Amino acid sequence: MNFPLLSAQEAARLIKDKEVLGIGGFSSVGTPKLVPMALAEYARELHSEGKEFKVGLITGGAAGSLIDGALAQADAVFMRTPFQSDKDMRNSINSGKVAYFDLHLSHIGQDVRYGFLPKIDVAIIEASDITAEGEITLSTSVGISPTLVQQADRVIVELNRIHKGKLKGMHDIFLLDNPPYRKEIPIYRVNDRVGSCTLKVDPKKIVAVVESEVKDRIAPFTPLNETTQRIGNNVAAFLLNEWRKGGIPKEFLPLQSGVGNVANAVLGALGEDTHLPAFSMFTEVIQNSVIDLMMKGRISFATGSSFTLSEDKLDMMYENLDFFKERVLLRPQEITNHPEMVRRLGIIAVNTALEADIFGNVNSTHVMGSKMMNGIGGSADFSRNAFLSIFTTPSTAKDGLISSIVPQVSHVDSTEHDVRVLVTEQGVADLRGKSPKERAACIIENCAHPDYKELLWDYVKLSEGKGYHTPFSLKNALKMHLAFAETGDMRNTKYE
Ligand code: 0RQ
Repeated sequence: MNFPLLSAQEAARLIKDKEVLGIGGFSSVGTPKLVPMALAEYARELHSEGKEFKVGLITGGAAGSLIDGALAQADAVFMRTPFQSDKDMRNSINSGKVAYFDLHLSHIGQDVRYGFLPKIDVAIIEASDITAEGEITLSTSVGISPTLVQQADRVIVELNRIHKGKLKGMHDIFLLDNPPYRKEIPIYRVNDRVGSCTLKVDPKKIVAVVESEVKDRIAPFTPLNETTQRIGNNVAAFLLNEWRKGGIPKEFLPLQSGVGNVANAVLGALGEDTHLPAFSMFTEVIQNSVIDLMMKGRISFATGSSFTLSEDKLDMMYENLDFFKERVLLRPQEITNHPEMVRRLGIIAVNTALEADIFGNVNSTHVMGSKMMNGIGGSADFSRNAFLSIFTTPSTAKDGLISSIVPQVSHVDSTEHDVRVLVTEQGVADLRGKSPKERAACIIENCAHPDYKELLWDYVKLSEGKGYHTPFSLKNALKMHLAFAETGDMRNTKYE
């Protein structure tokens, strides 16, 4: 079958006002880029003629500035889910222009299939190859693309020539049936391959193929600072100690870690300790440090839903394709983040908090309880089901004006039942087997910044002698947040 070969501008014009788009890709890579950018232009054109034009956006995870940024700037989005990390999209969400809802990344694919979300009109995905029968080799990520093309009425494929032939064999596409027909996922070891390398799309649905040579654009890595280095070292030292005393099996366990500095520092420190056997990753995002550690033989295998790599690291992978094809697999996020997998494989999960309270509840998404940052992402998919769930955060934010350790979080993403270990640059709080009072003491003493320890102890003492199981004060739980809102400094907190 010959598919219509269109320009990005022509393809964008196939999309109508109020349609819901399913955008392929994950963690800002392997996404279509030309059509969303052309769509933003098209929206501006229509708006200048006084016409309405807005679309709904459903993605696997972060879509990046070329999609979220471009469409938010053009005021062309009415609905967005499940995760974004672009400042323009964030502003549109927080100003109420975009109706956003936050969702676990393992849920989004099945929510589309269950019909919990609006019907997908058009799926736009990036491919590195396509056959006349509609068999697609995806590019640098999988995300929820298999579900999107299955559920959408129409499909637009951006065929990115720069990946042509390189990624063949690196995908493992396995789709879950819906209940009551669902079976177990037959992955028992990180490197078990259970699906197919390609994705079959009904050729009749493909309304356009757009040729592209646009590279993925990921946010530049900020260099490690003293705080992130210390957090990374604290996590690594804790894990090594657990492993040495037998708390982690001698083969070690697969690691999940978020993207960014802390994850880099943790991986770096674990990678350097050659007493530890080479370990594997069962994670969402395969980032730069994984590639380096694989080359050094310190990571034996990595499976994720995206290669969120800088250009030089992707080139390095492409130059050593035979080596990497044996050691990496990209899967749908419904598999990488699946509770069944996380619990079966015994994953050690390392995720990031904006703030944590003295009981171990974690807020990863809402600044001061109200402003959306990025979304919960996959953090709670992993933390709820992990063998060991670790959350990290610097002990303060905004030059010390905010304590990241508070009496009560202003929004809850991962609960005290799912957070086993909390780590800041100050130290490590191992919360396992501790009562709320013991947890409070452990977190204040090990994780809080010295400027805030007394203030946090004063809060705990408010409920002394009152016969409470949990030292909680209805009147004072959010007083530290209030002090910041009113004076710009949490250190000005006054309890009643
Ligand atoms: O603000 O950007 O203005 O400087 O929050 O904080 O310390 O730079 O940390 O970039 O790692 O982001 C939780 C948002 C942390 C991220 C979060 C301010 C701080 C700064 C960013 P500025 P940092 P990071 C795998 C798993 C959820 C998804 C997830 C995230 C900005 O890690 O989105 O885990 N996680 N996914 O100043 C007010 C506080 C604050 C605060 C920090 N207590 N109050 N502002 N900030 N703490 C990936 C995927 O799911 C794909």
